[in-house]
Amino acid sequence: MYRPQMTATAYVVALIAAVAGLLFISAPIRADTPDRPGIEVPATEPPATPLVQSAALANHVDIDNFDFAPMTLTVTVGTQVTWTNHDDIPHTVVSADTPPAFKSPALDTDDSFSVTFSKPGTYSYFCSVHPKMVGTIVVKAN
Ligand SMILES: [Cu+2]
Repeated sequence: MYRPQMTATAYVVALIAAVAGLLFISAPIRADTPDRPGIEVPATEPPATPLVQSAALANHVDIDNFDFAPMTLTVTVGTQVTWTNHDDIPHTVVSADTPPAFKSPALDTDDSFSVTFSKPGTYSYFCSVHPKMVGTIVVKAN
């Protein structure tokens, strides 16, 4: 007889915990946009959401319009970096080291290539089809 009641209570507790968790998660975002009476926020100030996006894409390089973006990406040791080709023509991702530390096949549109960097260092790379396309991965120790 008590079982359904306990289940309902547990449900309510879980619901409260979930709401509290949501409030906790959203708190830092609200902290970024406080009410500041008398202070005009410039229209160019970036909204809070790109902070989340850049964190999620911190291990990603977009190949777009014959450029690697970002051109220099800094990551920590053990990070897997993924390149994705958004152009309509093939590109490659080839380490400038001798011998190459990594070398992708030709990446067609929307193809991806990933490398996990296990040692600190500065890794220059280029597109072997268009050698003027260059980029750098900086790998920092943890
Ligand atoms: Cu290319």
